[in-house]
Amino acid sequence: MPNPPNLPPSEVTPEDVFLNRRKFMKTAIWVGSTITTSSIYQTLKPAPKVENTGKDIVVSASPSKSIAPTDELSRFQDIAGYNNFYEFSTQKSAVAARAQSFVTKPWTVQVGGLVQNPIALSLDDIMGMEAIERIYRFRCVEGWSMVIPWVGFPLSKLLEQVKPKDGATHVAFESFFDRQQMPYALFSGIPFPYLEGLRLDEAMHPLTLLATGLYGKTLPKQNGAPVRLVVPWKYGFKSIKSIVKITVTDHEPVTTWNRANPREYGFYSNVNPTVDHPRWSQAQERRIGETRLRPTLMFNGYGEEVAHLYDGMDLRRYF
Ligand SMILES: Nc1nc2c(c(=O)[nH]1)N[C@H]1C(S)=C(S)[C@@H](COP(=O)(O)O)O[C@H]1N2
Ligand SMILES: [Mo]
Repeated sequence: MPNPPNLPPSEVTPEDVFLNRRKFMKTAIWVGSTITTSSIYQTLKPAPKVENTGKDIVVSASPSKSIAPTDELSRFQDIAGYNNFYEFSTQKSAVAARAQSFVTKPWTVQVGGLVQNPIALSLDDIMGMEAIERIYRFRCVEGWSMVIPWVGFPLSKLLEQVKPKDGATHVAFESFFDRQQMPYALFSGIPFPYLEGLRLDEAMHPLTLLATGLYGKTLPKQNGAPVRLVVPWKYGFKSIKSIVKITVTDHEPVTTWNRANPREYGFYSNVNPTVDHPRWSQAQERRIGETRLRPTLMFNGYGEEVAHLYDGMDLRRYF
């Protein structure tokens, strides 16, 4: 059976099974498979109406406009209404409503580990960083994509402040997690807090952003307020949301999806149309809002900027 392009990373949606048994059973009988349930559910249920209620962010002139894709921007509706944020739901159209009561103020990001100057950033510190706008393609491992006008600052600016020590090789990231605020996390099938990581040179790359907003305003909660990572040449799950901890290390950090299923989700997870996911092809993608499939670009179209990071590496082995 061919895999629909918008399969979630997990094979099943336990929350569907648990909370929505009747609908689940009807659909399951209809298609005869639990694996296609969530994609069919999503087709039937369009993204909810969402409004851009964030506060304006002042953006300084950005020299990076030249790397913006010429493709049309995705609609705010889609960016903020079709989300993966498993702490709240495994159903993309359910995340926005569930995230509305998520408390993102006050907020602290601990930045430490193998650094000379560990710091605790307040929300004001984060929002006080000089902001730039960056329009990036965003490619989820499930086979869909968007074009998103992020606002934020290069992660390198923060790492330069804390000064990684000699021997530092990687950076680990941790999302906020609170069972009380995220009771449905239990049904997602993955462990929390959500963890991610990058090699230090990837983290220092000028394309790697800490995003504090999109479409000129502070981030919607469902997109990972108040601050999330954006690594445009990697599959979307590397772009960890609602970060509370950034730790410089001397080893490859444990990451959530790699720990959950190492055969399917590698540490690197660079967008690569020539290395298929074990359960579906990565050669093409569906841009949200379009019906046709587009070819997926090597490194999501950022090869000129990032390919050198992987010189001499076998990208099938380090997938
Ligand atoms: N904490 C956390 N971060 C996360 C996720 C998540 O479930 N929890 N999902 C990831 C996945 S699979 C994707 S595709 C993107 C989705 O980001 P978006 O909803 O802003 O498009 O967030 C990533 N970051
Ligand atoms: Mo994803």
